[in-house]
Parts: sequence; structure tokens; C-alpha cells
Amino acid sequence: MPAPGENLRINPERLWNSIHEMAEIGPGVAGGNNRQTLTDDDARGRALFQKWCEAAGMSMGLDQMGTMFARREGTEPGLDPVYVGSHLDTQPTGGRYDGVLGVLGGLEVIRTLNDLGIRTRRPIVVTNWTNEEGTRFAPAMMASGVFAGVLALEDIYKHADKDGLTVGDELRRIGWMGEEKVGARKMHAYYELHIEQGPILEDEGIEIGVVTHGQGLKWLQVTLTGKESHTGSTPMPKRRNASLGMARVIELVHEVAMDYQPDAVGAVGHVQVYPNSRNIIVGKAVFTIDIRSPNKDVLDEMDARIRAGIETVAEGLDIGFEVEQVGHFDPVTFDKALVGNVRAAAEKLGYSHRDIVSGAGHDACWINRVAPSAMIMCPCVDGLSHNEAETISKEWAAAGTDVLFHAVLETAEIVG
Ligand code: HGY
Ligand code: MN
Ligand code: MN
Repeated sequence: MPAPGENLRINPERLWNSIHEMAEIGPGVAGGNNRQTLTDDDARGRALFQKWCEAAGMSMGLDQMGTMFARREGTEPGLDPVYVGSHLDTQPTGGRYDGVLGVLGGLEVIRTLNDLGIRTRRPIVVTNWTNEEGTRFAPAMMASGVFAGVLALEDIYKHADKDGLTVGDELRRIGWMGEEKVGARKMHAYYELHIEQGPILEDEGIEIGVVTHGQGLKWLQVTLTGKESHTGSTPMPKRRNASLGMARVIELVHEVAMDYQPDAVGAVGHVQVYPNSRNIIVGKAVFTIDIRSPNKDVLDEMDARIRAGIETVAEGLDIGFEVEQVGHFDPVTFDKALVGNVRAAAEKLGYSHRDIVSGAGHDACWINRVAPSAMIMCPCVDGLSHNEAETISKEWAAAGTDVLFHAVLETAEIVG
């Protein structure tokens, strides 16, 4: 005879339908999404989420960073709530599930509690963090970083996109700047469900990732300054070529990351060259280095080696250089008790599972600084993400959300 709540499951069809209804907002060009933060599409996605939450009997809070907090009351409203959530903003060529699964999986938990008439001691809050991706406005995990007290609101409001539009202005323009002080809320615990965005779970045929740690990250924005001149008539020895410098630094980042295998990673995904004319030597190159490792010492060593290498490249090409750290968090160890709840839930529900370190950054990585946090991962096809072809199965989505449901029930405590 299963114990009370033993075999409770969420509604996979309802979850799947909501994910794909959300995916219709801010469509990409190849079946994925381009619902970048603080755009009109982001606003439409927020409005749809708010509508669904209110239909599920929840009240919506909104803080000064536009983060949304949908609350289902507990039988003891004075207790610190259990928070779940993730993000609805996407990459410019993003998938339908990155972030969205965690927000709508949280909503599905509430919808299932309503269906079953289950009350919990603690309130439960479903969260949509503003600008997790950091693609339009750096850094990533922006709102959760302000919430955790590691980023300053007034400074973040001034961060601009490539067109010079700022976070503060855009948040105001789309009408989603709340009054609530960022970080004022007290959380009893935070759970985040997310697709793995890597190949491990699928390769091993495993349904649930029990996330024990998150790897550390550094984003270094580099500006190389050479001299614009004619690509045809400027003799090679007289050139001060910033794009050649960028090419050498990109190769350097790869080589340094390869020195710390199997865990470290490094790449350059954002590049801008000026004046970007076919027959002018690039005078200025601006690009962002993304390096990551689960080991803090390795991350710091990679950072130091790359900075030294940039100086050598610049000297050799007679070009100027500036390096600005525009994103950073150290490797994260999630809360052992909550991680245990995730593992126990997968066990109880009969889902295959394994411990895993998150390769991607998540809002939970910051929230873990202010509240006990843990993550649940489901596989994604070919480990592909940050690509419009990102795909998961309904079964994987349901398994992850079932585990989220039972972990939340354990922490929020069923009443009656
Ligand atoms: O960059 C990251 O790891 C996250 O997907 N924003
Ligand atoms: Mn994400
Ligand atoms: Mn992402």
C-alpha cells in the first residue's frame, strides 16, 4: 500500500500543452524561440504566465527587477515559503524548454495540488527570474544576482544592450518594473527544474539528474584596439590588426581550456568588429570570453593565463587591450538536505537517476547564497541547447516535474 502521496503524479499533457503555448510567443526562425529579456515578446510571455497563475488561484508579486513571484497560500501563511522556478527569457536562437520547463513545471505542481485538493503548511511560490540568459544585457542570472545581493540594482539598471537601451528603461517601457524591494523575500528553500543542456543523462539512459554542484563561470569582455587602414595598400608589417589579435586570443582560450580536461570549458560566443568593412583593417574588436570549471582554482588559473596571453598577443601586434570581467560566480555546492529530497523523490517514483554537476549557470546558483537550494535535471536530445533544435520528450518533462512535485511536497509539508 503506497504511503500518502506516494504515487501522486502531475498531468503531463497539461504541462506539455502549456510549454508549447508559451513557445508560440517570441518564435524563432527554426522552430525554437527568440523571446529575449525585456522585449515586447517577453512582456507577452509574462502576461500569459500571470494569467495562468491567477487562474490557478495564486497571487502575483513583482519586484524592482521585474521578477515574478506567484504565491499559493499555505495553511500557515507566516511560514517562509518554498520557492520553485526558473526563467522565461530565451536566447536569440533558443529552444522551447531552457528555463520554461522550470517555470511551467512549477505551475504544474500548483495545478496538481489544486486538482488533488492538497494543502501544505508552507506557502509555495513559483518564480520567473528576469534576464537569466544575459544575452541582451550582461551578466547572465541578472535578477537572481541582484536578489542574492551580489549585483547592485542601480548599477544593473544602467546596463545597456547593443542599441544603447538600458535595463531600467526597458523594464519600465514593457510595464514590468515592480515596487517590491529586490531580495526582501525570505525563502525556506528553492528548487529549480531545468533541462541538462548537455549529453550525459541521455547518453546513459537516465531520466533524472540530481544536481549536487554547479560549475563556476567567468565572462571576460576584451577590447583590442589597432588601427583602421586599407586592406589593399597597407604593407603587412605596418598593420595593427585587431581582428588578427582576436583570432589569436580565441585560439588561446581554446588551448587553455583543453589543458584542464575533462571538466574545463572555454569559448568566445560574442564578437563585434569595427568598422566591419570588407576592405578596412579592423581597428577595434570587442568580444566576450566564457570560461568555466567546477574547480575554483582551475577557473582562476585559466583566467590568469588568458589575461597574460592577451597581453603577449597585443604586444606582438602593437595593439592596445582592455579586459573587463562582466560576469562571474564561483562553483556552487547545493544544499545536501534538499539534494537528498530530490534523490529520494526520484527513488520513490521509480525514475532512474544519477548525481550530476551543472555545466550551465542557473538562477539557483545565486539563490543558493541566500536560501538552501537544489536543482533537478531532465535529459535533452543530443545534449543540445542554446539552439532552436533543442528537444526534450514529454516523458522526460513529466518525470522531472514529478520529482519537483514530490521534493516540494516534502519541504512544504502536506497537511491532512
Ligand atoms: O550561460 C549560462 O550558463 C546560462 O544558460 N545562462
Ligand atoms: Mn536556462
Ligand atoms: Mn540558457
